Formats: sequence, C-alpha cells, structure tokens
Amino acid sequence: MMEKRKVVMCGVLSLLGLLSAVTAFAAEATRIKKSQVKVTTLDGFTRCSYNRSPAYNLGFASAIFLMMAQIIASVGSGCFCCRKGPAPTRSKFTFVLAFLVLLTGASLNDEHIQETKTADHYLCYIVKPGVFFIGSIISLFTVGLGIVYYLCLNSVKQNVAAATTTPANHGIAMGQAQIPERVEDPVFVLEDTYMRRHNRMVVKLYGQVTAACPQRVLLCLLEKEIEFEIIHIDLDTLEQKRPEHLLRQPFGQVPAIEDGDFKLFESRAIARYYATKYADQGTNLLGKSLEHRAIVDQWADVEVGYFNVLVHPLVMNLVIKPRLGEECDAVLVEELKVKLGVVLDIYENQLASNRFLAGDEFTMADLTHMPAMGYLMRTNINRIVKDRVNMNRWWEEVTARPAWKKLMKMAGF
Ligand SMILES: N[C@@H](CCC(=O)N[C@@H](CS)C(=O)NCC(=O)O)C(=O)O
Repeated sequence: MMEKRKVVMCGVLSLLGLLSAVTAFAAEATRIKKSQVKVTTLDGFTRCSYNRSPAYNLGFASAIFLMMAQIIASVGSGCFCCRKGPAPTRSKFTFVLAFLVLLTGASLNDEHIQETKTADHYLCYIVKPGVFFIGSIISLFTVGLGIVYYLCLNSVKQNVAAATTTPANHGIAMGQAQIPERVEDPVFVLEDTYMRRHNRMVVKLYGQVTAACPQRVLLCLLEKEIEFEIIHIDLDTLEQKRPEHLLRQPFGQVPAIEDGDFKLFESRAIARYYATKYADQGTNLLGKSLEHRAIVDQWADVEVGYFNVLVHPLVMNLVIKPRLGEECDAVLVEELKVKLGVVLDIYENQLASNRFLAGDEFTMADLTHMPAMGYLMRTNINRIVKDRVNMNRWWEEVTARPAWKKLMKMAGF
C-alpha cells in the first residue's frame, strides 16, 4: 500500500498540475482576439491598443501553480539539483518551456499599445490560438514527470550497484544455496538512502543477501520499515573469516549489524532487537500482551530447536553440497525427512486453528521461519510442506507479504 505521505504528495502535485492546466485552458479561452484590438492610424503610425484580458491573470496563475508543483516535487524528491538522470532533466526542461510559454502568453494579454511606423502594412500581434493550450499540456506533462520522479526516488527500492560474477561456491552456509549476485560497495539501499547517507544514520548490515540468516534480519528491517544498507560479505571468498569481519562476528559468520556505535551479531537477536526498538513502527512482530509475546517467543524458539536443526542439514545436503560438487548424504536426508514430517505435523495442527503460528497476526514467530523455509521450498522435497493444507495456506499467506517479495527480489530469487 502506498504510504500516506506519498498519497498526500501525489494528491497535492496532481491538484497543482490540474489547476495549472485549467487556468491555462481558461487563459486560452479568454485571450485577446484580433477583433478586440483597437487599431488607429495617425501621422503615418498605426497603433494597436490592447485592453488587459483575463488571460493575463490566468496565464500568470497557471505559471505559478506549475512553479509550486515543480518546487514541491523537487523538495519532496530530496533536493533541487543533486540527482543526475533523465527524469529530472526532462522535467526541468519541460518546466522551463511551459513556464516561459505561459508567462509570455500572459504578458501579451496585458493592457498595452503597439505602434507600427507604416500605416499600410501593420500587424497587431496577438497570442496565437493554441499557445496557452500547448502550455497547459506541457504543464500537465511536467507535473506528471515530477510525480513519477518523486515516486521513483521515494519508493522502497533496492539499488543494486553490481557487477555479477559467478562465484566459486566455496562456502559453507545455507546462504549459498543459490548462486549469489555479487554486489560491490554499499549495496541495497532503502528509501533512497544513498542520497541521504551523509546526513542520516542507517543500519549497516554485513552479510550476503542470498544467505538465510542475513535474510532473517533483512526481512525484519523491511517489515519494520527501517532504513538499512547492506555491506556485502562474500561467503564464496570466505570474507566472513577475515580479521576485520571477526571483529563484528567472532564466529566468522553472517549477519552482523552496526547501528551507529552499537554492534550486534546473531540474526535472531538482531531481529528481536529491531522488533523491540521500533515496536511502534511497521508491523508489530512482538505480540500484544505478555501472554501473546510468550507464545510468539515459544514458536520462535521452536524454530531454533526443532525446525532449523532439521531444515539446515537438509538444505545443506540437497542444495549446497551438490553445488560444491560434494555428495549428498541420501540416508541422512531420508532420516531428516521423517523427523521433519513429525515436526511439521505439529505445525499443521497449530495452523489448523491459527491463521499464523502465534495466533491471528503475523509475528516474529512466522518471520523467523521464513528464510530457511524459503530454501526448503526450493528443494525437491517441498511437498513436505505443500501436502499439508494448513501449512501450505500459511506459506502462501506469509510469502504474499510485500516485505518478503522485496527480499526475494533483492536476493534475485
Ligand atoms: N546463529 C547464527 C548463524 C549464522 C550462520 O550460520 N550464517 C551463515 C549464513 S546463513 C554463514 O555465515 N555461513 C558461512 C560460514 O559459516 O562460514 C545467526 O543466526 O546469525
């Protein structure tokens, strides 16, 4: 759903665009016509006398509405001049064009006298039919571009400054099940962060966006609408084992975060930290009462103790090892499948009477399962979930959430 701020902004811009167009149309209708020009000839001079027409004020009003829209769109997009690119350049060009057309048209509709030396060949200049009309169209177009530009800049977007390489997949983690897109430099940026990075502190997440554990944190940040920046730690080149990363995560894994001076590792702890720190922002992931919170915690702990311990080795064997050219332990996979079936029966039962794992609302209990579940669903044993009606219904619902869709897009899945 579009944020309220954006709806208001688009509404204001559209209104100003319409006002500009309507007043330009009215100027077109009321501009000075040839028949309204008084022509007098005296001493070899021809005088064309014009009375001020309503088009004078209307043309100026149209230009002012357009200027207001342009200023608001520029300010709303973050600045007047700092962003290079085709959209703003174009909208600036059309703005100047429309503005000049409207102003010139308006000033020619003021009261004035035009003198020509010759009495025979004189021309009383009037604003040609269609000039204000063209002004109104360009003005509408300019405001349209302004809206598009504003939405582009302010939409939750990922800016992937990347060169894609094919990684060697030397790593260990579940996160490497898919060939990751190699992203260089500060990478995914929410809410046009890169324009504001110098002024505002955003959460720095060290990790790889395709890896399940960083995904847990990312999903939480997206659900909570928290600005973040991903610093890519390349698992394929074992960047997570380098001394500088061990200062952030002493076990040599991802993710880790830096939030100003505050540093934290362990994906579940990070997710809980942000769910609590921004309890009133975005989706409430914690539960509404003490009891509800306890149930959320209970199912979040089930994920660690019963779910992940089975899904992690399953994915390792079904996805990671084959990618690394290692043999999948088929016996182990069969054992894990049986054990997972027993665990998922309990989930199925829970979801028979609950929309989400901890009740009627989506919470951390659901969120924390999703990255590993996503991996499981991309294996050839995903029927273990699909064949369970309630689990399948739950999975469809949680993966339809915008935050998950954004995350999958970021990860290139
Ligand atoms: N309990 C840790 C687990 C972290 C973890 O296993 N990370 C994986 C990616 S999902 C990793 O860094 N793998 C690379 C490695 O172990 O070297 C957490 O939740 O943050």
